[in-house]
Amino acid sequence: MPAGPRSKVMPSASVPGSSPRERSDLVAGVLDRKPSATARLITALENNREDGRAALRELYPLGGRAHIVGLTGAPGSGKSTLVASLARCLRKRGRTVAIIAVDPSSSLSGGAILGDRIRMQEHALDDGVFVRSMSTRGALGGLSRATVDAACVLDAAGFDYVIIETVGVGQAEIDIVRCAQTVVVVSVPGLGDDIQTLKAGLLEVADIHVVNKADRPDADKTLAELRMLLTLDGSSNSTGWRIPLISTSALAGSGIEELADDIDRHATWLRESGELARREEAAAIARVSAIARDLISTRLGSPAERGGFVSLVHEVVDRTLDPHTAAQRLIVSGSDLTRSTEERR
Ligand SMILES: Nc1nc2c(ncn2[C@@H]2O[C@H](COP(=O)(O)OP(=O)(O)O)[C@@H](O)[C@H]2O)c(=O)[nH]1
Ligand SMILES: [Mg+2]
Repeated sequence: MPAGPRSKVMPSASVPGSSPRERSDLVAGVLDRKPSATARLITALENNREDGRAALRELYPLGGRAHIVGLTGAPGSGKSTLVASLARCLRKRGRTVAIIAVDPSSSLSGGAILGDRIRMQEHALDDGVFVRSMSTRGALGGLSRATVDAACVLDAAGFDYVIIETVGVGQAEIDIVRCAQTVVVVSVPGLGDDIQTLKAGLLEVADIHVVNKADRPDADKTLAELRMLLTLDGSSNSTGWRIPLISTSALAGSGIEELADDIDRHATWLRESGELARREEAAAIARVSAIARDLISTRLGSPAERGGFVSLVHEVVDRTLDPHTAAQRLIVSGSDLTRSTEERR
């Protein structure tokens, strides 16, 4: 077996503990690799619904086995085409692949997503491939939270690889990419400001650099520029991982095997160097704090909670309570609320 993530396992057979009968239908469906159940759960999480969170509570302990790959780059750099080629390559190797295409714009029916769907249609009848689009419009309470929740579901569902495609702009995308274990940054020849984009923050998150559209005549120039930038940048040496620079043509299918090999090589390095544990801790800190911040601001804005908030505010105005104590009470009553929600289940 090649180095890298676990081999194809049907999780329902390997999951210890409760029998499918004791689990909710949704969770059982996800563990049985039913695409409709998986899609429904991801929608529930997108809408930040309690039934989604309840299912995730059951699924979360079963995860932690998929290799999460973030693939990012400018619009039109060929990310979706590349992901489709990569999925094809990984399927040939007997691995299962889930793909989340994140579209920060609000039009889910837009051309890019449609194009993604069509390109992935060859995998439509293959239950070893799952494709899902996520947009800002669909995701209540934050695109990055919903996307990472979806990745957790697909991980628990037993996919060997979860590949998250994002456009390399904006904080939400950077947050998503930081939750990935291997970050692939895609550049293309002929985009003048592409290298600038990398300088502006993507360089530091890349574990693997890809110059796609290598079939284009100006690809060598882009490769040379990136190679120079990587040599000047010391970050590749600080962790001991030498960032590979791969040239691919997603259309012609060249460089894809090499990309898959490097992703597996990075997965092995992450485990053996201890970097995986460090990243998982950093990602957990970021996620829990972001969700906690969301919970607090939701509480502050929710009509049901406003009564308590308003009376605290009045006490502050009347000077019977200082603002610090008021804020502390708000948080403590928030944790009580969470507990009682748990007990009600
Ligand atoms: N010449 C060439 N075109 C490509 C390659 N990969 C993708 N494209 C084209 O680039 C365009 C954008 O591709 P797409 O995968 O949608 O890019 P995304 O926006 O980054 O997801 C499409 O017309 C693709 O056919 C490649 O390797 N070579
Ligand atoms: Mg795309």
